[in-house]
Amino acid sequence: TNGFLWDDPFLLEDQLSEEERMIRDTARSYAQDRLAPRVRAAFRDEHTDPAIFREMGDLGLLGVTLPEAFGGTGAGYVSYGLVAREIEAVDSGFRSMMSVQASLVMYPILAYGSPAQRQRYLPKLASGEWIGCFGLTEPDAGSDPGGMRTRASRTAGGYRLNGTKTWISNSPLADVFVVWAKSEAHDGKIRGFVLEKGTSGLSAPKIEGKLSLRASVTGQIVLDQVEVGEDALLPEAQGLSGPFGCLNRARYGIAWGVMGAAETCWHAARQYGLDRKQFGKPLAQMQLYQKKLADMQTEIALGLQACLRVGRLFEAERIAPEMISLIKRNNCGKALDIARQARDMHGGNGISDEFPVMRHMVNLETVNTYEGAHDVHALILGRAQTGLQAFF
Ligand code: TGC
Ligand code: FAD
Repeated sequence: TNGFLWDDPFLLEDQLSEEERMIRDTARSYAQDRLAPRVRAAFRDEHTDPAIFREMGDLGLLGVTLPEAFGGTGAGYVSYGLVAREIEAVDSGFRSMMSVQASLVMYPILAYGSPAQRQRYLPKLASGEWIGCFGLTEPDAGSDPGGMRTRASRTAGGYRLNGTKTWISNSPLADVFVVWAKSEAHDGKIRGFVLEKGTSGLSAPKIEGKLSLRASVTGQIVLDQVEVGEDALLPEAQGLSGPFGCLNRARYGIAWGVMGAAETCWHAARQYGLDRKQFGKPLAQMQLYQKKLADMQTEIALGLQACLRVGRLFEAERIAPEMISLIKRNNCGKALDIARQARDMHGGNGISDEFPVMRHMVNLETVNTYEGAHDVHALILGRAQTGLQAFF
């Protein structure tokens, strides 16, 4: 027996395969050796280094679940989650860059794309040579993406797109844009389009002044009479289930990722409490301090175990979207609470970027909101158990 390991109470490590541990270790060394030294400057300067996509691509971290035929690793969803946890242990913004590329750009091209689209885009996205973004949200359609205004109309050889997407991760750096629009040629149904940088009428201005997720650039996608051929349409996606199929995967990765951020905050608070003395003894010897550490340990152990279970169900193709809503919602909310507590436990030092806690805290405000806000996932779960929808 292993006895009790304070930082792995349920022996999660034992439940992973050899391959999963290897992929996790690759992600951990990359995150700790290459990302951690850069994060303070990236966050301070609101700077996103595009080289990070190439670095992650070289290590196979962008195409974890992508088949090898397209340049991926062909591993499972648990491996994908473990990578998200390691990257987000450094910063939610870095994990965001990765999850958009993998789950929101590569996945829809793989699942809904034509053979030609898969060949053209997937290897370059998996290697990080091309950067992708995903445009669903609009200024007047956030939690209610069915209310989108972006339209695709018919032209002689394809489609003309008009509309504005906002709050789009990676868009100012993107080469490839997966954009969702109501298509007049398809009875007004929501369809997906793959657009390329440089297309006339397509622009992606940066959103300035973010106080959260500052290491990950966010922008708009402006579509002003953008004309594309028939080959830009994703043939196999129709209706909201298209974008939601992508969101299921990204939300699942986020549930793991936020546990990484929470672990960093928990470990930092524990170490700070051991190092700092007040009233003649370490803070970590105070009852209130220990209660907070115990709460953190408990929520993280439960949250990770839930992620692992949902990951195994994903791999067995027994997943339901509500399972993902449950872990996305709970883990984000718990991670945010943990980061706030850890910030408090660091006292005045907690507001400095010498320590990671406040950066994680403000990042997690975004993560709790995007990919379905905390309360929106409550309504998904409420509907599933009562049969009554409370969205409107
Ligand atoms: P509703 O009537 O529930 O469903 C409409 C159609 O969609 C299907 N569907 C799903 N399919 C697969 N997976 C899911 N999770 C699905 N949820 C719904 C459903 O079966 C139906 O299909 P069909 O064929 O019958 O038409 O739709 P509603 O309009 O009532 O939706 C309500 C609600 C609130 C559940 C939904 O709209 C929602 O989840 N809103 C949140 C929006 C959101 O998550 N936006 C994310 C934008 S992307 C992003 O934030 C990226 S940040 C990433 C990063 O940087 O890391
Ligand atoms: P709203 O929908 O206006 O919600 C505001 C508040 O109202 C929330 O508290 C919400 O819970 C509550 N609310 C909404 N509806 C209900 C209801 N029916 N009942 C009760 N309460 C309700 N989108 C993309 O498409 N691609 C991206 O790459 C992307 N990246 C992002 C990156 C960042 C940094 C941020 C901040 C956002 C990003 N988003 C992206 C957008 C994100 O998905 C939306 O912000 C999110 O879906 C919420 O939409 P909203 O901001 O319009 O808020």
